[in-house]
Amino acid sequence: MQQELEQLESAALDELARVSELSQLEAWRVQYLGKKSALTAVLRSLSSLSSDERKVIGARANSVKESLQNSLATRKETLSLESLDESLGASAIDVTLPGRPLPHGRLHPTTQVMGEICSVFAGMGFQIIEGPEVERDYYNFEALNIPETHPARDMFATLWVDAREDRNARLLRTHTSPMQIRLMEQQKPPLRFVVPGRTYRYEATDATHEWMFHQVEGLAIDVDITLRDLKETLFEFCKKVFGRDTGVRFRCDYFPFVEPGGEVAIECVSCKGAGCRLCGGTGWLEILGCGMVHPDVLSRCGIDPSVHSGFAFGMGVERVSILRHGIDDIRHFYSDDFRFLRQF
Ligand code: 2NM
Repeated sequence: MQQELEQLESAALDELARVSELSQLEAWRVQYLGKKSALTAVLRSLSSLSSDERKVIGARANSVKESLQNSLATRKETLSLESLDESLGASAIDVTLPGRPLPHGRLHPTTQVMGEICSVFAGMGFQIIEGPEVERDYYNFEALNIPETHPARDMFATLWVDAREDRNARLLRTHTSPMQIRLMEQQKPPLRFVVPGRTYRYEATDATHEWMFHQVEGLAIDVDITLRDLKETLFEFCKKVFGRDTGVRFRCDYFPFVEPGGEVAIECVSCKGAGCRLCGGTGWLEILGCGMVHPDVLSRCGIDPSVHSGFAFGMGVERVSILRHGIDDIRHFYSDDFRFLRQF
């Protein structure tokens, strides 16, 4: 019986070592430690042995039982750890991998160029200020020497907010100049202001026209401001934005709110003056309109034109951006196409 116990133990332990799945351990327990196992049979038969035999065989049988129970517990633990390792292995996170880059936003190209234009003028001592986009007829037209019947109204196809037709009629501003009228009304010279913002025109959209675009307009009022101040300020601006080597040209132009009026052009960025498709063969690109503020505009705002004078200018931000970056269509700016926007 002693020998039987030895064989039983070694057979059970051999078998246990071969168990490779947690789920098979219960079958092993039933076979070697269960109620119908050989070991239980030995323990049950102890009562029929002599007391000497019972001592020896009983002690051995109990030690085999304990050894099998301990081995079972150990095997269970080993198999549990192995299966945990496996499931961790499948979903493991490699903490040494570099992080995924997060896409981050940026300023719209128009906002970037508008900011750049404003910083150049800020560096010359101009203050930056914004104004309302819904304006009154008076500020957008009348105060700027464009009465209701004036043909110059045709220069600014207007989006009306009101049906009424007087100086209080509301409209979407066609330029940012109305804010400059408000500033001249409210403040005493000297004044140096730049007004950036959205402007609107009632226009069919094409490669060079949008019904909403951006302008930066500027104004300087003081004693003894002359056409020379205007030219030097705007030439310096063009050199800063388009480069020192870029040629700059000043010519006369007409705007009802200035006298004299002018236009500043730069040497074509594409052909350097030789003439190409971008500049229409002229070698020049018009950048901005300008002029000496009309004496009637000054006096309407309460500024005495015999004491003070000033210059003003205005430019389209998208146009500057188009020429700076060689963009072929103004409609790209509001297409929401990331292939376009990502480039800036
Ligand atoms: C331009 C061209 C010429 C201009 C004039 C004024 C004001 F309010 F002072 F009279 N603001 N802006 C002006 C003058 C704007 O844009 C092409």
